[in-house]
Amino acid sequence: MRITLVQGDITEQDVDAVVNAANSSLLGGGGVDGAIHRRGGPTILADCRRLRATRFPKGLPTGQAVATTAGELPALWVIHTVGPVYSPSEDRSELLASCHRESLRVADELGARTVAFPAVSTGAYGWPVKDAARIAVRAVRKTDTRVAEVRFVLFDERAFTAYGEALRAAGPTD
Ligand code: AR6
Repeated sequence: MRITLVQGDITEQDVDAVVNAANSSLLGGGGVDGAIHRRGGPTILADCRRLRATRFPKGLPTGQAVATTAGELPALWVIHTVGPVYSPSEDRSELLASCHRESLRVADELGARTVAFPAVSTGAYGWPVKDAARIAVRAVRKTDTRVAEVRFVLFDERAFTAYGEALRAAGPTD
């Protein structure tokens, strides 16, 4: 698997699946979640409502992932995952790793070969970006998957730099 980095907007990525940093309600929010629903249009929310009514009446648990259509986005699917809220007193890194593992498992189920991830949990959920980058890169590299390219799409320069450093620290992928 190849891991690539892009500084930009995840809603513009021409990949099979984009990962959404959602919340348990699956009913939208701000940040990357808001951008995906805005650009993707109402069919994504309609799918999310159906998932709530059928598989997740109590919401999608933290660390898990589930797919919907991608509406008007260039991608074919959106994989919604719920990152943990950062806590300085409790180690929740396993849940953040799980978001990445589970998203790739769902991608495999879909047959997605290219998957774009945002910097899950580093916005509203407050995770320090350097630490989140290390956890995300490690989790993706350790996952056994048929996905050929994982593209981290970082909105700002600080996140882009942090993920670049985490990737270099982890060594070559192929
Ligand atoms: N493309 C790529 N990255 C983006 C984009 C974009 N269009 N927009 C923001 N980011 P956040 P979280 C970056 O807050 O911390 C939502 O309300 C942003 O700069 O979107 O997991 C959900 O509904 C940051 O680096 O997600 C949840 O309630 C990163 O995406 C909650 O926020 C993640 O920031 C989830 O919080």
